Amino acid sequence: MTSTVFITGATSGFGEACARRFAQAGWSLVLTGRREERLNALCAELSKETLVHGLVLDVRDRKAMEQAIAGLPPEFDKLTGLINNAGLALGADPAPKCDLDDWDTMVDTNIKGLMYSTRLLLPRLIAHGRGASILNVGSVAGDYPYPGSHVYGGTKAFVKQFSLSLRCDLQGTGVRVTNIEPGLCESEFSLVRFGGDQARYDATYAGAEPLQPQDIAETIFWVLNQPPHVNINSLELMPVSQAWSGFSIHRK
Ligand code: NDP
Ligand code: 8X3
Repeated sequence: MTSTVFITGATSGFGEACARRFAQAGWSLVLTGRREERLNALCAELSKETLVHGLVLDVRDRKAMEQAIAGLPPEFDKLTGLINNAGLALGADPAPKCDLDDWDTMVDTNIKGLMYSTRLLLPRLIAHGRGASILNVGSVAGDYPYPGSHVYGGTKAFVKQFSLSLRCDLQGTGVRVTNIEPGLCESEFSLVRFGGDQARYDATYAGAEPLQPQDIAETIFWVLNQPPHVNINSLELMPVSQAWSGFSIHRK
């Protein structure tokens, strides 16, 4: 039986790299994202290698998600994998300077969007049963606070706890759950975070030899290809250049 993976946010970064990695191994793909042109181009390219179905979707739109998933062709009745990847950070200013709309967008995308895809696709993962996987893309920001991480870090802490809780609820179904928590990785993530500011993007990665989306895709591919009795609960990875700094103390 062909394996099938549903990837949210496949138009760039980790999602696109995962789409390429799984296509290379012959998996069928359902790819989603808002940017239609990019999605269509990727689907057209990967269709030469494998079965691909593209869904132009905003994960925040619950109705659209319900309709699109209900309308999937019968080949996708059973899913081997769901990669909950779509997400973003907006800004890194201190909390008192932040725009509440940005906070709403992060919660709606990183928490509610992930909730929708998970709940709507659970029946298809359970129909597959043993060997199926949910791979949630969390972040080191869900574990370790840093100045300006506030709501972004909070959304990724949700991803961590939700992943652990799902494990409990899915016991007996054969469906596995993993929270992957990457550190600094070079992708459009930082362009989005800094409102398209190329200089801040460049400064973020300069001299750091950051992780690359292909590193994340390779790790995710490994997780989903573990023997069916093995559940990788969580997996944290960083570039060698990145580590923690100490507590900060404000003195009078
Ligand atoms: P990118 O910006 O390259 O990719 C983000 C993807 O999410 C795009 O495909 C984008 O597609 C999609 N997306 C964003 N908002 C929505 C939405 N409302 N509806 C549907 N799709 C959406 O960043 P990364 O690949 O780096 O990020 C992927 C995930 O990894 C995110 O969850 C991020 O938080 C997380 N992460 C990133 C790290 C990094 O350092 N880069 C480290 C740790 C975690 P489109 O715009 O077309 O909708
Ligand atoms: C993205 C990694 O360190 O910028 O989740 O928060 S970090």
